[in-house]
Amino acid sequence: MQLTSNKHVLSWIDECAALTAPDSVVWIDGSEAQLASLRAEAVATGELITLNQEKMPGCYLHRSDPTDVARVEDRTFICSRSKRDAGPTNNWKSPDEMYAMMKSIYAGAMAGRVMYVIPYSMGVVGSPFAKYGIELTDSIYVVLSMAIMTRIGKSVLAQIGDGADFIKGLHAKANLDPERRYIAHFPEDNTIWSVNSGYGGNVLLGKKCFALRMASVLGRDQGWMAEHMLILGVEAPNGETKYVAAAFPSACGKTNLAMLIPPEGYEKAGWKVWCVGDDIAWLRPKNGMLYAVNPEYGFFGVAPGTNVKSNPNAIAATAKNAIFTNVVQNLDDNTVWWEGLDKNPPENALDWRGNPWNGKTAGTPGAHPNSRFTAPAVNCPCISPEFENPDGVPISAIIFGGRRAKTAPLVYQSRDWTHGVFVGSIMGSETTAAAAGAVGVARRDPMAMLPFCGYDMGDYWAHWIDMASKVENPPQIFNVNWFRTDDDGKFIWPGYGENFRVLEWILKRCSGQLDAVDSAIGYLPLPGDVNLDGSGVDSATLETLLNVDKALWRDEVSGIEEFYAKFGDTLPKALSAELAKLSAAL
Ligand code: OXD
Ligand code: MN
Repeated sequence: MQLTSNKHVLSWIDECAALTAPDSVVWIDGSEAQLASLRAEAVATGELITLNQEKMPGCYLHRSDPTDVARVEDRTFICSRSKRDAGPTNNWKSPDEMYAMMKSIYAGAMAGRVMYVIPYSMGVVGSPFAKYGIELTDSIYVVLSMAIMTRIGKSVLAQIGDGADFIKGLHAKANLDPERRYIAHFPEDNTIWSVNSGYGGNVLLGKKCFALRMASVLGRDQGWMAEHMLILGVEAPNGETKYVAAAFPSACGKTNLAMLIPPEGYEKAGWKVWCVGDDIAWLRPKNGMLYAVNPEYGFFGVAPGTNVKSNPNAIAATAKNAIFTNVVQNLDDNTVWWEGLDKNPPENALDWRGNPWNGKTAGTPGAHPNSRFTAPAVNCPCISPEFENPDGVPISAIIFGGRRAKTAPLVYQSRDWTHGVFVGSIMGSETTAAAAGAVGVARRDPMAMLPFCGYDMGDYWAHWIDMASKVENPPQIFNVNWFRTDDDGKFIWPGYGENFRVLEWILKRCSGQLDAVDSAIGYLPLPGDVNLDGSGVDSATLETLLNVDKALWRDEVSGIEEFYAKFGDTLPKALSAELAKLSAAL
């Protein structure tokens, strides 16, 4: 049954149905009854496997095609009308060419299948931050995952009303042909097309496709920002909570930081960290500050390495109503396992491909390194009381970070907003932790947005710089690096919960409680201002962690010059000026 009479919605669905030729069209109303019957259907076809419902109520396992296990950056396109608008860091094809090529793949792709219509909201339905989308898909896994990751159903259609202001997403699994897999964004048409994949990052269109690539363009045009950032609140013993947003490339512990548990001494004293979001932040000027919401409704986290020590809150979040993808199935008790969960791999199990696997004797990992859990945010024990606040939370600090063995100190603060934008623009992360002592090669990943910015990165930086004019009290901008190593390649900062000590310094700097050392790259903590009590780190190590090696930074400047040169005349002058200042200071 159709759930709207909106002619923009209906004519678009008719067009997509004419193209893909499904046997039927089913509208997702958001009711538990409908989702339950879809779960039952997916279990019947083998698309989902029911896990132990006593130990893991509402939890299911899914296996994706072995050739379809990750985002495909080389097959992801920004199809703006002009190539210039996609910029030098995105793949581009003209909309005409891309539509024509993808139409030939979509043609009849849903024959014999059902097309599901999922109305969804990014953000609290009806809030000033919310944006709406409709995803058409032939995958029940996508429907059930979208029901965890976003707010779905009739209430969204009520918000769209008779209007045309919604993002049109079309997803077809087709035959999962990796050579004909495309994730295409048409920013001028509010359209996302995804075909030949069933992997979350490519097909849960609300996440990277809408909430980052499309939303970054909307933000540019409407004066706000869509960022690849976690949002967390630090509550002091007096009950006051300050919020920070932080951007890290993947494999830098973003979900862990978002759900951090403070070191014991701090916990006893009454400090607490609240998670507002673990991946995406939408930021808007309000009351002279930047306010942030997490537009998502769940977590799509990497399973391997997640355990009760590294992230007990994430483990708790997956305890019920979660979908696991490409992890190990323990056949003894029908639960799940992955590398790094515990030291006790199951012996009677199936690996992520569904093949028999014995964790005690197998020489290969049982879970795919990019295996995932999709879990409702409300399950997380430290989910912020502000998670559903339609107005979001005021941001005191923005933190950038990456994995750098030697260059970046544990923490430093930018001098002002423009310098902070520069600090974000030069972000990088080392690709591999190479052999002992070796320094890895940095891949530049500005603001951790390299694969997610829907337009020219130079224009994106200009937009960042411009945002300062819209907010009287913009957040202070910092850079952190949890990954400094010694000469043997061993990490010298303990990380995880101990990162709280750095958050404390950051927030004290924001409220003007601490002085700092002015260095060539920005403000560094004074010795003694990072509390090391109970951390196991001595002051000599802290000195190493805060050391700025000028020779390495001079190399860094050459790397940045090379990177900046790609952007030609869209590189903001203010950023070349910052680079010149840094070079001179070194
Ligand atoms: C993610 C990513 O899945 O950044 O969040 O790749
Ligand atoms: Mn991410």
